[in-house]
Amino acid sequence: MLKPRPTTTRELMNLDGIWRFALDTDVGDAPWAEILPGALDVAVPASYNDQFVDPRIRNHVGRVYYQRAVRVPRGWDGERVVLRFDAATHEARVYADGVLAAEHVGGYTPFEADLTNRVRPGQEFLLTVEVNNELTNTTIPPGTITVDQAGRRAQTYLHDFFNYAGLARSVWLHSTPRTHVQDIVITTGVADRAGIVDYRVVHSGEARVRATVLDADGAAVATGTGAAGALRIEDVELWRPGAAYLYRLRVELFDGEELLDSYDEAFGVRTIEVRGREFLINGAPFYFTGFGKHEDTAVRGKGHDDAYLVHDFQLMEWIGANSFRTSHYPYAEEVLEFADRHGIVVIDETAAVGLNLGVQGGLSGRPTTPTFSPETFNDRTREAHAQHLRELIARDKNHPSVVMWCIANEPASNEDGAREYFEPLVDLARELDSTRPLTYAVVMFATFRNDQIVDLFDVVGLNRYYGWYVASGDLETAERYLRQDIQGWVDRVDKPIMMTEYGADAQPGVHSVWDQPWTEEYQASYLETHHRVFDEFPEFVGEQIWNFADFQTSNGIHRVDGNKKGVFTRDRKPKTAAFALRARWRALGNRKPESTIDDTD
Ligand code: BDP
Repeated sequence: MLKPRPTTTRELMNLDGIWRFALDTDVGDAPWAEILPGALDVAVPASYNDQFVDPRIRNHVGRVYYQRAVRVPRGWDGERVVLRFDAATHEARVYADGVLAAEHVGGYTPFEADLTNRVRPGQEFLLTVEVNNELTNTTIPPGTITVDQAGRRAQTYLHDFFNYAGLARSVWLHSTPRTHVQDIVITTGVADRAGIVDYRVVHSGEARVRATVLDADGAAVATGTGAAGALRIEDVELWRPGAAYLYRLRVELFDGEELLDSYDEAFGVRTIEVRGREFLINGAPFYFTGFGKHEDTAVRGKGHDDAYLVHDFQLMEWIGANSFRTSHYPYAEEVLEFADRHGIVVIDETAAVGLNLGVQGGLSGRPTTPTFSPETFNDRTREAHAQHLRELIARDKNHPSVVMWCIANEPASNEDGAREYFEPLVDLARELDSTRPLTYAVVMFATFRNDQIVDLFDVVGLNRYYGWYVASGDLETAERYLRQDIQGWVDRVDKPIMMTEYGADAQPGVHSVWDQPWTEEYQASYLETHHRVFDEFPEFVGEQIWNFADFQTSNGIHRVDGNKKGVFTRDRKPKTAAFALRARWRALGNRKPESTIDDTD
């Protein structure tokens, strides 16, 4: 799905700001038919939970309503008028003047409502959005709703980050011509010094298609006609990690000589390949350094914020990180565009976090009930997962920064039924995008002995917490366990192996001369221990620490005001570990230690 942009044939109006707001429990039937009762206002984009000081709102389970009046620009006569939600977490119904205009399931991918025949240019309409935050065994991510004796509903889930909800990303009204570009798919290759750009355009109506590649200065460097083709860029400038270069594909639709629609899609020319135990970008081995992140800040919750976007990337550059994983859901498109422009490499993850009832068995990893069964995660769960995967790949396929899809975080890949569940999803992902490798983040309980799905994937991504949940405070044992674990995977699979999570909580300001969990020093030594082990394995292709920054979690006795595994605090101050990391990663660049690869090319 294309991001709405203003072009010579399209206009774009941003609907962010203050909207009216109400909980389902405070409104009557069909609240979309009138002005919402009550006096609550809410900011968009931002999760609603922490904006108020009312626990009823923060912990609400169910539907909430957002509402505002929207005036359609009077110049849009004859155009398509489209509403676009960058995300509504987790399920939405959109009403224009009381009439249902769109429904969408899935909290982190965009959707549209075509209002062309419902609204009039120059006139106002009442926009009401119902957003539901409920998680069940057939949603992605999954969860369970319980009702206590007093009739109070509560949401539990199998992930630790807080279930922030609402309109956390921008809302837009945009116009497109009736005959318009609906989608553009771009894949790139390199032949000698030329870039090969395969493109495919999907459009409505009858039109002649022209596709032109523009370089970063806006000069046309290749052009073709037809809805699909291969364009050749001589002396191509590659998109490289740390040295991004972006071209644009300008797609124009014509009726005779008349321009009907025009849309520019940015892309980079680069290749990705998994060869043996190596992860190659542009033919050169790449070593991932960086983090699993979260979209999480105070007050905004998961609300997208450009200032934090810029600052987080500045901190990643400061610390020498070359990559991150969009744990545990697709991030705002602005984040990927920024990564494209700044040469940061992204592992793009679905929202499938918590497909694992083993976590209920505590550290034994023994499920109280099987994870995959008709009563637990079943065919309907998988279909929701498949639909989410389709929407993710549809949205992010053209981003050069995205080098791999991560299909799930810590699923019960050690349990029976995992293979039946994942095989069709892997097939689907490969059918939708044959150019990017696939991975999943492997939970601690899934070992090189009992994992049942690793052969379906291209890269092994390990989430391990030796020295934290296991061998807490004992780094010597942790080091031994980690080494044995990695060696086991090296012996089992002939694939690149990387760490997608390892980390220790550190409460800022807590210090000790001993190996004491929660201190800043322990977090630093924990990481140093891990790095010593990683460096022993030439098969290792990367290290992504859990987490970039501290983040909010649901209430629980294992967390003190959130998860503190951040190398930065929630307000982005460095902890002690940040400085040693900076020294290591800046020295590594994009190469693994002791690598013989020459990065000057
Ligand atoms: C891992 C999860 C991650 C958690 C982390 C932790 O993938 O989402 O935040 O553990 O416990 O299992 O810190």
